[in-house]
Amino acid sequence: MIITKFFCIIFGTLQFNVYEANDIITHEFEIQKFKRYEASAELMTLYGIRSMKICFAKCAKEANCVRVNYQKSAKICELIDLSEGTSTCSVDTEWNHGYLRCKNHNNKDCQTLRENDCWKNGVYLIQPDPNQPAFNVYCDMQDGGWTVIQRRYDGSAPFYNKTWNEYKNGFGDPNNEHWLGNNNIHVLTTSASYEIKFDLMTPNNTWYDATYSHFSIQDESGDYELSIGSYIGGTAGDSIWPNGAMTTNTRLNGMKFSTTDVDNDLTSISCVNHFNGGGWWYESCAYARLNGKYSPDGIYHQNQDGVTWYQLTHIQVGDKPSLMATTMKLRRSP
Ligand SMILES: [Ca+2]
Repeated sequence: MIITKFFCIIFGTLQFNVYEANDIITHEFEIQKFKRYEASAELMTLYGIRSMKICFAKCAKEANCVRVNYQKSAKICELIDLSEGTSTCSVDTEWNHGYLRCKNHNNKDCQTLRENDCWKNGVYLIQPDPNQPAFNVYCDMQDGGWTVIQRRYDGSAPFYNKTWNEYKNGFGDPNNEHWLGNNNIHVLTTSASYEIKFDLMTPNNTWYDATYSHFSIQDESGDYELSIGSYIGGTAGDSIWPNGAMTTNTRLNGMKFSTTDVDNDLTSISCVNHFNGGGWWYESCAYARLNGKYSPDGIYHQNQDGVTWYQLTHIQVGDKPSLMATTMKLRRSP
């Protein structure tokens, strides 16, 4: 018997379309064809398992099961738990396939999942801090494993009138429009150093982006005060002005979070309510307001609605556009 060992990453991950209606468990797994994941003595080996799907189901019942190997001819199912600590798998002609369980087991963030060959965009369970509960996030895998904290594209989830507690706990559905929640954003952004990327779509269906070197927020006792780093680049242009260089009094960096019912901005009015701006970090106030009231016609009706990013929405003369889609997403700083 010749067993040739290679790292799976050399071959990449191949999709295996085993999804069937209502077969969510099967859908959690991604295949490594004709490979077997390495396992130590901590491996649980099950015999007499008649099908790959039963093997998946056994894994799904184990909270720590993250990978399986299945050998159809011998009816052997190997469950591999988190403590194995490696996703290395090897070509093994005796075994049918190794499978990686991407959903419903804890990973630090979407980047970790991506590095472990999970590559489908979608909702995953992550646990950035082992001392805090795990939570679901939308992962943008195809752009390299970004953890999404905000996503808007059709106006189905109103952002502008949400309260402090709603922003605190999050709202919407991670599969659709949503705000992850300030508590979870705090846990994530203080578990490591993160950069942030904004994806922004204008009414003519063109996407722009802007990346900043750092993004973190304090906890609730610190009013979720924002720390955002310098503009790294992108096609959208800088509208956060971390240092307040471009226009005065519209910085986000160092500002506390405000909502329709809690005014922490630095002006006598409520920026949230004056602009229907939604929960955000305002000085007095801000030209980047990605949680503002959604404008379905793509026109910024001043002080009534508008999802705005100065460099895309406020430079032009006359009617100003309101963004049609936005995503805020985080990845660990390189
Ligand atoms: Ca105020």
